[in-house]
Amino acid sequence: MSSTSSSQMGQLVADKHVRYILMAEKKKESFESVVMDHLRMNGAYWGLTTLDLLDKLGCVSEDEVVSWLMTCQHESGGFAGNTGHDPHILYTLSAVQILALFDKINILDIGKVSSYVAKLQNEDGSFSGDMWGEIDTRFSYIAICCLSILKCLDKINVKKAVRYIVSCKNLDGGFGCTPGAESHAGQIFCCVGALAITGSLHHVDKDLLGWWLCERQLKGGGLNGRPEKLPDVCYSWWVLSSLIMIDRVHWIDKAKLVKFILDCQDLENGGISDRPDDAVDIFHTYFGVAGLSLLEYPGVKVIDPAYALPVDVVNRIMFTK
Ligand code: GRG
Repeated sequence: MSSTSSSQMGQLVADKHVRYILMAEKKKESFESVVMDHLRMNGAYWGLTTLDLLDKLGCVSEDEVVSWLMTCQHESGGFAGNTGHDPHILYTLSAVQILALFDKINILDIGKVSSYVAKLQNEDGSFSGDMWGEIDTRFSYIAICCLSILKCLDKINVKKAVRYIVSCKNLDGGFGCTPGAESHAGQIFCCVGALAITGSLHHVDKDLLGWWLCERQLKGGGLNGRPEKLPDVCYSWWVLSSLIMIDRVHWIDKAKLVKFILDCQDLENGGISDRPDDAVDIFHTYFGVAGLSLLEYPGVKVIDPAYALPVDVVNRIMFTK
C-alpha cells in the first residue's frame, strides 16, 4: 500500500461497527429488519463475518445463532432466508459459511445439503438458484464454494460447470450473469472465484480483465461495478477480491480506496454506507470491512478472496479431514 498514513485519512471505528451490528440484531421491529426478514440468513452472514474480521465473534451467542439457523433448513437439505421460508442456494451458502465461522459444519447432514446443491446443476453445467429455475453465474459460484467447503465437489460435473462459466466471458475480459450478458463486477467476482476454487484461472485473460477492473476506480478513490456508474463501497469487495485472485491488485490506488471506505463510516453510531453521507446498512458494513481486510488495514483479520471467509477459518476447513 502507498504511504498515506492513517492520521491523514481517519481511522476505522471498529468498536462502533461492532456495536452497530449487535444492535441491528436486537432491533427486530425496525424498518430495516422488517424488509430484510426474508433474507435474514444473508444478513447474519454479513454481520457475523464482520464481527469475526474484527475479532469479536465471541460477542454473540453461538448456540442461539446455530439453533435459529437449523430451523431454516428445509426437508430437501437446502436453507431458507428465515424460519418458514422457501430454501434457496443463496441462503444455503450463507448457512454453511456461518457454521464454518463457528467450526460447526459437522452438525450438518453433509450428504443432504450437498445433494440439494448438486441437484440444482443443469445439463449445460449452469446452476439454478432453486426449484423455480432462474440461472445465473452467482449460483455457479455459490454451488462451487459451498460444495468445496463441504468437500463434496465430486457430486457435480465440475468440467461442465467451468465450461458454462467460460461461456459467460465477454470480449472485454469480464463476465456476465448468463452468456452474452454485460460484464459486471459482482458477476466477475463469482466467475473468477469459481474458477479459482476449481483451479481453472487459466481461462481468464488476466491483463485484459485486470485493466477493466482497475478502470472501475474513480477520481474520489471509490470503485464502481461497471462503466458510467456511481462508486459504491460494496465494489471494494467485488473488484478487489477479483484483482487479487488474478494477481493485478497493484494496478489500483489502494490508499485512495482506503480513504473512500473510511469516509463512508458513521463515526457516531457505527456502520458503513454505500457512499459518503448516505445511510449505513449491514451489507455495506460487511463489504467495507472486508474491503479493508483485502487492503491489509491494521487490526482487521485477513479474508480469503475466493471463499469470502477469514483465512484462518478457510485454513481450518482445508487442513482438517
Ligand atoms: C459470499 C460474498 C459472497 C457472495 C455470494 C450473491 C453472490 C454470491 C454474489 C453477488 C454478486 C453481485 C451480482 C453483486 C452486485 C450487487 C449489486 C450492488 C448490484 C447492484 O447492481 P445495480 O445494477 O448497480 O443496481 P450499479 O452499481 O451497477 O448501478
